[in-house]
Amino acid sequence: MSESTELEGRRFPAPEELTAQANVGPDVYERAAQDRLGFWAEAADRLTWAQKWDEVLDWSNPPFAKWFVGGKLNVAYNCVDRHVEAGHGEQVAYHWEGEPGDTRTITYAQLKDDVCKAANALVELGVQTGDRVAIYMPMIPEAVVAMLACARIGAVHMVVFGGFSSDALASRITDSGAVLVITSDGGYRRGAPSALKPAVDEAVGRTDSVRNVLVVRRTEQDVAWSEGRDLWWHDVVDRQSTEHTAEAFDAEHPLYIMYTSGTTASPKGILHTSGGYLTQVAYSHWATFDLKPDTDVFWTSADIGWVTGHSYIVYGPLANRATSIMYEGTPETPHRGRWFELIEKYKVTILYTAPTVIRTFMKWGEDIPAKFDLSSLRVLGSVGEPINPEAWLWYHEHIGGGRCPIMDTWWQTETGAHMITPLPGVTSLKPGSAQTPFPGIAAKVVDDEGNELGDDTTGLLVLTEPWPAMLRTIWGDDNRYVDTYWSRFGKEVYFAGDGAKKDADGDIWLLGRVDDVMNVSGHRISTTEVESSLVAHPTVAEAAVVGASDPTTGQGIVAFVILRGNAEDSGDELVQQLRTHVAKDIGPIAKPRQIMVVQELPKTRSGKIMRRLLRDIAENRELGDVTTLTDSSVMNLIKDKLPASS
Ligand code: 6R9
Repeated sequence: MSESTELEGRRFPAPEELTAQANVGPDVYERAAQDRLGFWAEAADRLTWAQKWDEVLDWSNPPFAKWFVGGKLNVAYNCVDRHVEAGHGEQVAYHWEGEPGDTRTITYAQLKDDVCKAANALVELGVQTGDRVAIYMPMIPEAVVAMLACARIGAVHMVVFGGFSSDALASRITDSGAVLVITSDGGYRRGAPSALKPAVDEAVGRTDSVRNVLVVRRTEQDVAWSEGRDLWWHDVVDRQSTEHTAEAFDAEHPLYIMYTSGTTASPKGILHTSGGYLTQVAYSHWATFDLKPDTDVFWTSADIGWVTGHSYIVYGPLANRATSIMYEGTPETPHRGRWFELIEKYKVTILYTAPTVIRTFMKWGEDIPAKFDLSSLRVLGSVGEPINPEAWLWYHEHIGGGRCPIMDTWWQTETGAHMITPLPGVTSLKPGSAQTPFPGIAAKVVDDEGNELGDDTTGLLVLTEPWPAMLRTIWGDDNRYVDTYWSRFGKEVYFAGDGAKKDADGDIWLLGRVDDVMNVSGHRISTTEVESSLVAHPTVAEAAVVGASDPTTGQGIVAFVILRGNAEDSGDELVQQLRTHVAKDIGPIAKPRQIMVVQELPKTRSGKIMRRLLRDIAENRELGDVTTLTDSSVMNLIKDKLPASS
C-alpha cells in the first residue's frame, strides 16, 4: 500500500469527552434530512428577528432564492446589541494584537458604542440604506466596526483585501458604485509600516462614484490629503453619539459584496444578503467548531478581506457571542513562533487556518510549536484548499497535540458558509477528506451528464438544493450568475467548479478546481493527488503540480517542489527518486514528466497556489498577469532555477 493511501486509510474517531458535551450530536443529520426547511428555520431561531418570516424558502424562480421571506432583522443588532442587552457587555469580543505587539481588548459593550458612533458618522456623511461602501483596511478593529456600521444602517459593504493593488480596488469601486471608501494610512506587515492610502488616492482618482474617503490613523505615516474629500476617522467618528437605533431590514436586504476572481478577467461581485447568510454562518460556526461562548477563545487566522474573515472572524463569531482573536500581521514577524505565542498567551481553544500555513509551519520545523504551551487548543479547522493527509497529520500532532479533531471545511465565497465538513463530536475523521455535507446541505458528485457517481470515481461537485447563505446573484449581472453557476446541469443545480470523488463510505474528497484536473493519456489525475504524494516523501515540504500540454499524452505532469529544511538537494538523483516515488504511490500514469526544485511557490494573497503561472513556465510561455501574487519576485526565483534550454 502506498504511503499516502496508508495515511488516507487511518481513522480518527471523535474524542469521547468532546462527544459527551458537543453542541450537536449524530441525530442532527437525520433531523435535517427529515425536514430540511424546518431544520434551517430552527437555526434561524437562534437569531433575534424584529419580525418573524412567513415562509422559510421561496424557490419559485430558480436560481433566484429568497430565504425567510417577510422576516426582518438587523444584522449588527444580532452581532452586538443583543449580547449587551442580555448582560454580556463586559465579555471580550476581540483580543486584538498588532504586529508590532501593541494590543487592544474590545468588549461587546465597547464594540456596541464604536459601531453606533461609526453608524452615526456614515449617516452624517450621507450614506444611505442600499449605498455601497468600500473598505480597504489592514487587520485592525476599525475594519470590523466599519463593516458592522454599514450593516447597521443597511449600507452594503464591499471589503477589498488590503494587499490588492490600486487597479483591483478601482475596478471594484467602479463595478459596485461605492460612494465612500474607508481605509487607513497603512498597516504593519513583516515588521514595517505598509501604506494603503496612496493606493486609495490612485484608485479613487480613476473612478467617479466616491464622495468621501474616511481614514483611520494606524501607522502615522505621512499621507497625501484631498481637502473636502478626505476625512480622518478620529475627527468624524469619535465625536458621534453612542446612541443609534438599529432599523430592521428585510431578510433579503443586501449585506455585502465580495469580489472573487473567475476564469475571465473581470472579477465577480458575489452578493450576500442578511437573514439566510447570518443564519448559516452563525449555526455553522456553532456546530462545526462546537463553540461555547462562555469558555472558548476562537481564532480564525484569515484576513478580513476574504470570505473566511467575513463569515468566521466577524459575522459567525459575533452572532454567537464568541471571544475571538484578531491578529494584524504575518506568522513570521517578529519570529516564527508568533502564532504559537498568541495561542499560549490568549489560551486559544479553537484555531481555524489554511493548509498553506500548516505546510509553511512544517517547513519551519516542529521544534518551533514544541516550545509553546498549546494545551488550551481543543478543536482545529482547515479551509481554502484540500489539506494533504501529511499536513493534516502534522497539524493534528504538532499543533493539536494528538487530541484535537480537525474540521476540514469545504466552502466558497459563493456559498457563504461551511458546506462539507466533519462535525467535531460526531465524525470519525479521515485525513484529507472534507467528508460529509453539512446538515441541511445536499451535495453530490456527478459525471459530465449529471449522473451521480460513487466508488471513488472522479467527477464534479454539485449542490442540489438551495441553502440559506448562498450567493443571491453576481452584482449587476444576473445573466453571469445563471451562466456561471446554474447552467451546466440546469437551473436548480449549483455547479461548484471543484472536482471531487465519493468513497465507499459516502465521504467526499475534494480534488481541486476542475481546471486543475489533468488529463494524461485519457486518465483524469488530480493535481492534488500528485501533490499529496510528493508531500508524503520525507524530503518534500510543499509541492505544486500542473498539467502542461504534451504532444503525446495530452497533458504531462510538471511538479514544482520545495524541500524540507533538513533535506539535501542532490539534483538529478533526488528528482528521479521523487518521480519513482509518485509512480509507485499513485501509479505509473501519475509519474511526473518533470520536477523542479524551487525555493518558493507563487501564491495569491489568500494562499492559493497560482498554477496558471506555473503552467506558463512549464509550457515555456511568457508569464501572464502577476498582479495578484503576494510577491512577484517569486517568479524570477523560479525562472532562475530552470535549465538553460527553457
Ligand atoms: C472559503 C474559501 C473556494 C475554493 C473552492 C475549493 C477551495 C476551499 C476547501 C477547498 C478543498 C477544502 N477550497 N476549502 N478545497 N477542501 N476544505 O476558500 O473560499 O476563496 O472562494 O475559495 O477553495 O476549490 O472552490 P474561496
